Amino acid sequence: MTAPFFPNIESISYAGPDSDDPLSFRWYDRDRIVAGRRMEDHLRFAVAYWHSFAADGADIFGAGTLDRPWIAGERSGAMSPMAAAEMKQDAAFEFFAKLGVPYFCFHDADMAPFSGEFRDDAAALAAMVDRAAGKMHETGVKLLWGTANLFTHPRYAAGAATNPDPELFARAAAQVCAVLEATHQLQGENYVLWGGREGYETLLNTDLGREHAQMARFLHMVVEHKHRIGFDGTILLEPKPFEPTKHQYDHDTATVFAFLQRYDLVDEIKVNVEVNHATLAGYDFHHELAYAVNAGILGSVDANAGDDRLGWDVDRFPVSVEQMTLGVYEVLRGGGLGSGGFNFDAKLRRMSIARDDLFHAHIGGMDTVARALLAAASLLESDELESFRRERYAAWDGELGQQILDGKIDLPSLRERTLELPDPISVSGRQEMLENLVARHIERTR
Ligand code: XLS
Ligand code: NI
Ligand code: NI
Repeated sequence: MTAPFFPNIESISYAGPDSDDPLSFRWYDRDRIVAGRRMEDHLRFAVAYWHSFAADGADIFGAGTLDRPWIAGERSGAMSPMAAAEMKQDAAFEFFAKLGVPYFCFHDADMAPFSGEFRDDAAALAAMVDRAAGKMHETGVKLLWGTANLFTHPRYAAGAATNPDPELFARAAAQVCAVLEATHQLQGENYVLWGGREGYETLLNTDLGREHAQMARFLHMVVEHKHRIGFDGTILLEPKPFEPTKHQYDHDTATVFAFLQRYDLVDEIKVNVEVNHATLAGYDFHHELAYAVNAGILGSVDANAGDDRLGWDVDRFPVSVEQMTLGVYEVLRGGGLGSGGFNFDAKLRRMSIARDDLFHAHIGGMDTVARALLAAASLLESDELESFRRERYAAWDGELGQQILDGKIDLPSLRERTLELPDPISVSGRQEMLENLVARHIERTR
């Protein structure tokens, strides 16, 4: 057995909102019943293998800063890629268990050595997945979702499923087939496809129509194989408007919904909504969730936060209870996340170099979402927003509203009617009052 990577931390427990212990939860109390279910079952938190264990803080201007001995060891040649992957896996599972999260998420490239040679990579992945199964059994930590990295290797520069060369489509398909099966083996509850380079840099060299059709074919193949192997998890697409490509086809939830309808995939695929992707698309997180719930395609959430002044995917840990409350409110109104969860697709800033920074980051994120759950549940239970909303639209249940919606009245009849009646009067939308109402529920969470 290797030495613990976090020797100074035993486990993180709930100490309540008045606690000053930074290594405890102030709001995340997993067994507390909120709106009829345990907090843990509402939120289904997951840690992302990639940001927390497969990255070392390198950015485009500077080298890695974080203390990740498996990355340094492999780079210097002191460790074999397999030994490095094993050390990384031990540290990852030690972390999941000590933090007390029920789930994790991974890419093939995070979990196993990734040379880019398919035969080698598939064999290494199979070995590491078997090993992960043992770790999951030991710790009780489960898999929220798996995904294939179809964006790092140079061969995918022009996309995977949307590549102009079918050989690249085939290569990507092989990889997804392997990771979908690995996800099934680990009893993953979802499978995610983030189209990392499914988009374009310039339309001058791009055949949009072909690329859309290729992507649809790819997704159908994934769905077919899911059924063939008996994987009963949900297939999720993760909308993002741009980055790394100038334009990504899965731009936002509405765009994905239109795509799924056009290609007859709407009953098979849902969305994994990421906070920072919503804000990059120019939307509130709240909007993306409300849209997904209304379309019936909400699957899961990648919880993180952008930065108001930065226009890229900075993947900070969630810090705004207000932003999360509005999102969680939509999740609750929609009946919950089903097989989804809140995955922390978030990373430490590169100067957060102490090992326990990883705990502080996740504790803060989990407390932010847990407090948001309490506020959202209280808002929903009070029925104040819902009764306002019902009242605002009540006339649509009356005679005129029903005639319009049922198609029983046409344009000229409405003109006739309007000629006979006084012009309608407007009532207040009361936005500021409602904003204060939300603030009150957040302030009073306990
Ligand atoms: C990148 C995405 C990525 C996906 C998984 O912006 O958020 O991390 O969640 O490939
Ligand atoms: Ni993500
Ligand atoms: Ni992202």
